Amino acid sequence: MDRRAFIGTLAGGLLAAPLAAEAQSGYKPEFKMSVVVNEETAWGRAAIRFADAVRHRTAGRIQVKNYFNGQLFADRQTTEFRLLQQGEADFAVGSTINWSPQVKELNLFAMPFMFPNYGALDAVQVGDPGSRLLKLVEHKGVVPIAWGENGFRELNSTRSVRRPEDLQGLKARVVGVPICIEVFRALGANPVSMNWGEALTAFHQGTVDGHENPLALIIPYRLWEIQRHVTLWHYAIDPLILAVSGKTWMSLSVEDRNIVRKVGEEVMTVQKREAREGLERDMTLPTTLQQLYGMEVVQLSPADRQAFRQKTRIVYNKWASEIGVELVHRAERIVEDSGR
Ligand code: X2X
Repeated sequence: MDRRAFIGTLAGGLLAAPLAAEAQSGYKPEFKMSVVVNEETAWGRAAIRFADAVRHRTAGRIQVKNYFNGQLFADRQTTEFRLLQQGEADFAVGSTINWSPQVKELNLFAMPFMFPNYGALDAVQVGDPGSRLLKLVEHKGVVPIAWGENGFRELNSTRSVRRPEDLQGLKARVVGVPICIEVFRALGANPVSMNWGEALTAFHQGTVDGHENPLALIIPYRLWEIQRHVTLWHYAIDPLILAVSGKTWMSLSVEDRNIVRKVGEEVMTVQKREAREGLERDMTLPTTLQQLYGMEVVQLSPADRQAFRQKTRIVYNKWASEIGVELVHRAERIVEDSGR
């Protein structure tokens, strides 16, 4: 056999095994996974690992194909949850901000200046508010598998920002959800809502002055080239959730559901750690941004943060009623206790 024919046979053999497994299982040939961002983020890497590990552990029965950069929802990120509800997406690693229009209680994480650190977030997620939020997701026809992390949303802009006054008139891209728009308005900025894909174009064209996103996205998207200032203000936290469409879930065997759950939990534990890397204790990511890319990184003092917090209380109080005051108070108490 010549070399080409041999490689052809080998490839045929490798492909034939999963195809046979999938035909035997009666599953569809492709399960779609939706991801807003690209493959270079901890978020995107989790989707790749999930697809690979699920294919491997189910002996090829479940073939997950990743659709990065919002390809599945044609750049309308606040409709991703609907795709899962309808079964047009089988899986997603989605941001709680993007899913908040459909599950309004997820706005809890966008409550301005509520979460001081990751310890407080973890306590809320493992506590009763976290399990209630996951149940609400499930009641809407989407099966949550595990929490992940986009990260604390910091300010990235063409200006140095230390005080609320510095935001005056700043044209800031925000995700198209009301709470983010209201927070930026309360701070005197000029928020414009855009999908992530459009936002990237706007950043390059210089049609906006800044935006808010986790530091973990600055390097993969080379945003340090455009918006040279970062303010670490932790104004909102953006957990991710790896979830499965309820319709897809029902179509899987019990064995495969268990595999999906186990792999999802493992992959998202790693994802969370990667997204937080260098941010928890030793602050290596801010140092990298400063030293390697020459960015200005402003670390707010507690008093400075308080000034921003004060200006956005009105938005906080309004959203406490929208989300449900009981749930918000429960989370507030856990946040307080976690700081003791
Ligand atoms: O659009 C954003 O800012 C992003 C990528 O962080 C989300 O999907 C929420």
